[in-house]
Amino acid sequence: MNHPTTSEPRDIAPAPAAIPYPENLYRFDTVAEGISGDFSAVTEAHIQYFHQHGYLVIHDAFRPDEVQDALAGMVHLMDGNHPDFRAIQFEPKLAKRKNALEGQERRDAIRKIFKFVDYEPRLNAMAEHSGMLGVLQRIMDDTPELYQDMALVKPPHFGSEKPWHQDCAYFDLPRGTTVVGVWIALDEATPENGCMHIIPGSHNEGPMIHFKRRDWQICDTHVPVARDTMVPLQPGGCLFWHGMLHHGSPVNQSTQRRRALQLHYKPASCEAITTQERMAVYGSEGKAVEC
Ligand SMILES: O=C(O)CCC(=O)C(=O)O
Repeated sequence: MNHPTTSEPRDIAPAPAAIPYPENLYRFDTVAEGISGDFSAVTEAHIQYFHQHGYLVIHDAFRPDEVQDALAGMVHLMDGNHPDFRAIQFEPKLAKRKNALEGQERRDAIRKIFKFVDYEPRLNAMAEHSGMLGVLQRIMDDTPELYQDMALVKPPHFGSEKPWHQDCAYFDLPRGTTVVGVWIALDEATPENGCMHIIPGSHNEGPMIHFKRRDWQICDTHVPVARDTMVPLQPGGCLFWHGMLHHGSPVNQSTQRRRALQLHYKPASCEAITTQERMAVYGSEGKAVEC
């Protein structure tokens, strides 16, 4: 698949340290609405729902065999079976021991893999899934182009938090671009193992200043936590979300793995901006803001 590389800082930065966060930063009492069926069940009303609320959950998006193939492809890369694939980031707590680990123990020390589609046809097949691309095309009213491929693999016990953020704060793309993330559950994603949390409607509330704290993130005290909505998913379920939507995910404190694919698409016609232009919008420098 042809896609541009991004200057997105997460891809090259070491994993952020696993720092504790305020206990009430995530709520666990509201669950996102979703639709049953696969991509063919998506109606025009669902596309409008995405634009209004900034997200769309499709519960039966991918078949069990597609999920199994994706998992096999992911494990293949994690196990070092492709000589040129190096884009593996370990959980901060376990990174020092990574060379001593093997097999499942080593896989369960990994926080994320990224830029994998060119190395693994089974993962590329997910990124090129025609049903998914069809929904993206309808949302964007343009041809979707893969912008970033990543898999956050929150291992049991250690899987670290991804603090609240807007994806557009990471992407050198013009303000107003309909960037869409697709988060595909390969294991069951639950409140206990760190499923996604979103703030519905926040994509319409403008850019948030991001700060370098536990990660490049929205300040904990600026998050409208009262509106936190969880997105638990069964394997094969997926979440589409707008690049401006506030989202994050708490730690995995359970004994269950939480492997997922996260693919971002941009409209093909949209051109890049500079990192400086992006930071003028999302960075705190020169602004009277504190965290
Ligand atoms: O997979 C997760 O837990 C959240 C990942 C995320 O939001 C991101 O990397 O932008």
